[in-house]
Amino acid sequence: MQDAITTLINTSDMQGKYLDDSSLDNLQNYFRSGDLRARAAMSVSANASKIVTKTVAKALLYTDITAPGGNMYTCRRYAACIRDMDYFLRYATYAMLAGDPSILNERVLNGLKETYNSLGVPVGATVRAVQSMKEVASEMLGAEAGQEMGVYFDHICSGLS
Ligand SMILES: CCC1=C(C)/C(=C/C2=NC(=C\c3[nH]c(/C=C4\NC(=O)[C@H](C)[C@H]4CC)c(C)c3CCC(=O)O)/C(CCC(=O)O)=C2C)NC1=O
Repeated sequence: MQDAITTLINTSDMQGKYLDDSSLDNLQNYFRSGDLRARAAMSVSANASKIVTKTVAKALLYTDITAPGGNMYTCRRYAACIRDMDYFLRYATYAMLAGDPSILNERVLNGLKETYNSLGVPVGATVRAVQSMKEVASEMLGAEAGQEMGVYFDHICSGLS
């Protein structure tokens, strides 16, 4: 896993240079938003199950997916879906704190699409659910923190698409 700082340092080190102006700008933005990121992470962890429950209500309940024949039908599969949504939320929060998506690539997205396809988990519906979670999180955390989180929800969606 990487974070905004190690990514910038590694890039400079590869070129054998000090951080250039644009890297320093990036670094300053990262530090400036540090307090916001920490507060967003606290508020996600205090509201995680609420965020997931609201998202499921908004995006998945009373659709074909939860009805007989749908991929979330049966308690086992329903619970697997909720658990996956919780993984997405938790790892998006880690990535948001790190200011870098690599933890999502390594621990969540790696092989996920293939796993979903082989189990018949609908990828399109999952992407729509993650987009709903982005909206729910933004409503609960406020626009600024929601925007920081939104970057990583979008990253999950493009990794699945
Ligand atoms: C930490 C990283 C990590 C991730 C991301 C992860 C995902 C993951 N989700 C799975 C299953 C699943 N995922 C879903 C999810 C859904 N079905 C739907 O219709 C909805 C759209 C969607 C929820 C949004 C379901 C229903 C299953 C069970 C499928 C089955 O066994 O038939 C499986 C197969 C094994 C299992 O059932 O546990 C994995 C590996 N596992 C991990 O360790």
